[in-house]
Amino acid sequence: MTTPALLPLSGRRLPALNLGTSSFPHHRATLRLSEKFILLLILSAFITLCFGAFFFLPDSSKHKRFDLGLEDVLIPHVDTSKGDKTLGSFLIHGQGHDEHRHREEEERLRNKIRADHEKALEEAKEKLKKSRDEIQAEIQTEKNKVVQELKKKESKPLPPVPLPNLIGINSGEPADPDVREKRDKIKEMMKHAWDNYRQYGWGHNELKPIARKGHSTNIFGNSQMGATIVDALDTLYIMGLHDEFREGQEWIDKNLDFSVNSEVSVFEVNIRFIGGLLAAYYLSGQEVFKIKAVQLAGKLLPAFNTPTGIPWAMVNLKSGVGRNWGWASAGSSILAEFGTLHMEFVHLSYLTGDPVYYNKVMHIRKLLQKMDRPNGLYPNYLNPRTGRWGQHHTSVGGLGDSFYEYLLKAWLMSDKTDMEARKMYDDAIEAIEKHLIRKSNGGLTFIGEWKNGHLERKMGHLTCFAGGMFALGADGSRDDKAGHYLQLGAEIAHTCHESYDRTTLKLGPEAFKFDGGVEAVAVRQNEKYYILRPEVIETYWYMWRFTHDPKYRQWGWEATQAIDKYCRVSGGFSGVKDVYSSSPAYDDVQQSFFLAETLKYLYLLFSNDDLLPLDNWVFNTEAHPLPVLHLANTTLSGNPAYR
Ligand code: DMJ
Repeated sequence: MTTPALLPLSGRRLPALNLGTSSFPHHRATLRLSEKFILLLILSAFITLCFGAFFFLPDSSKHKRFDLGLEDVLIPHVDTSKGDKTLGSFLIHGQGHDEHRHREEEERLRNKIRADHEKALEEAKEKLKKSRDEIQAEIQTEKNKVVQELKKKESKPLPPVPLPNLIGINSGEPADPDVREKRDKIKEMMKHAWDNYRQYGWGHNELKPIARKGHSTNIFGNSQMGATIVDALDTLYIMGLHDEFREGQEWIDKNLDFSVNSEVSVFEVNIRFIGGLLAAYYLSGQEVFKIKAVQLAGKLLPAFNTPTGIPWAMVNLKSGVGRNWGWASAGSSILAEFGTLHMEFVHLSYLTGDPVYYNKVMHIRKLLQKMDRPNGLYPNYLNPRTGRWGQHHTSVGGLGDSFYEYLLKAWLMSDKTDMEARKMYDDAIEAIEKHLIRKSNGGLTFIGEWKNGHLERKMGHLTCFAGGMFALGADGSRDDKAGHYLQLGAEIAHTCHESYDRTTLKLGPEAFKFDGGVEAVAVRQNEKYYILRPEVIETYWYMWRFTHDPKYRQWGWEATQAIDKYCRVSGGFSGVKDVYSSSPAYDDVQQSFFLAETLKYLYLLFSNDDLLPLDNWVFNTEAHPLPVLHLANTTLSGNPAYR
């Protein structure tokens, strides 16, 4: 028993012992003495109990010798010559001598325990003599020590690793004055979004630009984690908004804390926070971003503690308890969520030298490879307890989208060495093309959704990212179908542009149909909104990089003007509830992905290709650029202890 163990007891008791300048001195003094007496009585009773337990409980030493630390003196003498290896042989062999040693040792231990207890009692008495302030100061010192130790542990410098080839960070200035002007306009929009968030929502996750206050949703949990700051950092950096970048860095350094009792989405935190921090680290070289990314990743790891290793959708950052969304089929995890961790987790292993992250995502991949796929398609739902698929719904939009994207990008990010990922991508895309991609009567190529053996002829705004993905995956495709996939990318870009062009605001709806005489138009009222999403512009940008067809810049500029005209308000940018109405209501949310993705892709569209060249950088699904890793000679799965 040591003094620190007694401190909380003393600490709790002391407020009642404080005499202060009471008008009832005698009464208070009596109280103080009786309190002390009770305390001492409790301590004595406790000590007596310990002695009692030691002397009168059955002697367990014969069964649990190691508990008493007697293993050195009581190791049974095994007479191997007689083949007798039982403990019984110890009792006969040299019994008298050993029993004596045993008694001596017990006596020594009893004396030690008695002395320890007496010392503790003395220390307790000493404590009671101290003033309340003295004791509180002692407690505070102890607490500070612990906090310091923890901090030291958390911010322990990470092992230095050779940085990958980080080229094209500060380039991209277009020579053409018209293009430059457009690029400057997009930068101004970024500044408007940032300045208003800074003024009205600073530290909150997002901004309500009309109410002019902070905003959050359940994906970020209930605490202020500054999602917009983290998500916007790399956009600020590449736009040369360095003062704003520094403000963000300072906030992250001082305020971004993950030891909060908050239940967050593993997927969203990974793509926005870990992706955002890693990109900010690679672009700026500032250690703080790497350290924060690693700390946060550690908080996500408990989500993988499921019977299959397929992570829960949500995890409490403090307790590590995970669970799935209530709406997901049969308690399932979501394909686009557990399948969109690979890029960030490989980088975490690369930067820390700790294979734990790599092993988690490779385990998911291996498990998926073993499973049967109906019609070669991956269903959106997988139960993390049973390892069985939920409903047979397949989508390249919501719930499925970025899983396919990350298969392709795993291959690209490995400098095209991860052939397993490339094969999984090629297989998946072949099945998608066969079962989900169709041409409408009016000649528009669209990607529908597969629901229990039936094709729903509806495409989401989210699905529009696939145009860019097909173009990005064209090079290196199976049977050298590069031309085919580039063409498919162009067709999807065209369809998605039509979905914008057929609205009043020239902004795309959340979902649009190809059915019953309707083409690329939203039918249901609750699918007519535009929430500042990036996917269509993302596809324009990839198509621009691969083809330099000027129509992609033209389409991007149309979207820029529409956003500036209909979504800009004096307090930032807001989504709109109906893109077919000439005076739509605002949803009053400035999404963090508007700064991370929409404005970044627009800026890149009007920059030269030497800004973040695609041979050296791979963008995560939240548009955070991560460098290609040359992993051929690096073992990320090395230490079996981490598996
Ligand atoms: C972003 O958070 C990411 O692009 C994600 O992959 C899907 N949806 C949003 C933007 O629409």
